[in-house]
Amino acid sequence: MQLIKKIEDRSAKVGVIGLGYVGLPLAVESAKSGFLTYGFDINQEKVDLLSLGKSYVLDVKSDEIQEIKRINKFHGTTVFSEINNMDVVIICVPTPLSKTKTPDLSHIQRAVANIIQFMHRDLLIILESTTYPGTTEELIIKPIEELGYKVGEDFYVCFSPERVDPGNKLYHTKNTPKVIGGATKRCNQIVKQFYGSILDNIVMVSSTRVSETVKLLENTFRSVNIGLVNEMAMMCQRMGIDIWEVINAASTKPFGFMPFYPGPGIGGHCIPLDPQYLAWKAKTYDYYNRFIELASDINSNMPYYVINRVSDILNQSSKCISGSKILLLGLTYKKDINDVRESPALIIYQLLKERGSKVHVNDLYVDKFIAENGETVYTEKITHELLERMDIVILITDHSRYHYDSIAKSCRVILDTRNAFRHIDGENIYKI
Ligand code: SAJ
Repeated sequence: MQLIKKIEDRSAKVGVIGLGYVGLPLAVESAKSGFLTYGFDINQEKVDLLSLGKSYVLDVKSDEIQEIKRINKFHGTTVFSEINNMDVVIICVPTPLSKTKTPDLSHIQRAVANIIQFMHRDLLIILESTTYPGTTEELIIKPIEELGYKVGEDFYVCFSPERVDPGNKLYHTKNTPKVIGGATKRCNQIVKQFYGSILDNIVMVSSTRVSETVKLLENTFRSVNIGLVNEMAMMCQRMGIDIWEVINAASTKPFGFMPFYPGPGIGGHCIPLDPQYLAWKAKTYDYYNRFIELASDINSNMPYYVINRVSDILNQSSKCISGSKILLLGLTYKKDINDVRESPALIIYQLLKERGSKVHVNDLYVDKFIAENGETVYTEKITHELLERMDIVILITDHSRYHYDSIAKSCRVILDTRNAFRHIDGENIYKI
């Protein structure tokens, strides 16, 4: 078993395809563990930054890049022919949804095409991109076996879901338990040896399909529970009950309960998308997953619910959205990060503009974004003057670094979608 020996003595060469928030931290751990690691990406700008020892990923420090380059264990490249010299290749590319909300596997297919072009015996191929059960078999094993290779003998394949939580101060790539599902027992043996040499905690499962489904359950669990609590929030608002007080009290139950919190909607590249991959695949088996669709429906409706709340609140001062000056506090999809992908703030911005309001935006981590109509929208600094001019300020993202006390003092009216002002008493503060 030559490959296992090369993993044991760290002479195996590791390639990571896709140097984003998943691939780059993984490449760093691989290099730190002593493997000569190549980072492959189609984006020359990223590769150039890495060659300058600069990180562009929130959770990877530039001095980590400089260190693995100093010990000559890391090279970033756009030249995929280097796969020829790799012993392990890990695919960490995006799996978005298409315009028609169906899985877009084009990035995986492009990565697999590059691997096939430079395919050789004894290669270990790992897929980390979140996808539906069966993808690894259909898009990796099947086309490579059609070339005459036999999985588990001539090459090895595994699916291992990424579990990166951007901005998480406690859990990162090395110390987050890693689920691994190989195509055969020998695949499991080899991939366990590999991940076991770079990560702290390995969890083996029996197949690639189980491993693919683990990740989808994890994120569908979140989407459904967020949908539940968003629906509870709308129900409690109508019943005049403080949902936040309800959740905080329910959270005192030491077993059998896990708090989720209402919000302006769900964003990011995981929770809004992953459950749709599962629902889509289940439909091909004539199974229609109602929880996923219902949660997606409720969560997608939250930006519109926020607009309704804004309209009701302005109405109390005989104002309407049209012509009102409105400030959005926070654009990113969750607090203390710089990612606006799928952020509900962008939808709320669009809806307010369409209704004729003058919308200002602030975010401590983002200086501009491209609106749906292609307009570049620049964020503004928070000043007392800006805040007091607003007819309403909507807190969308509860960044820890906001000075909530001073903001509350300067605002006429606040709609707080995250209970971020919970420590401040104010008649002018409304919750969703
Ligand atoms: N959200 C709510 N209410 C909640 C929790 C989240 O409205 O109670 C919203 C967030 O504001 C955000 C969206 O849902 O817009 C997603 O939030 P998230 O906390 O799930 O954060 P993500 O999308 O970064 O999810 C990642 C996932 N990690 C991976 O897929 C590897 C997820 O599995 C993690 O559980 C999650 O981070 C985490 O725990 O932070």
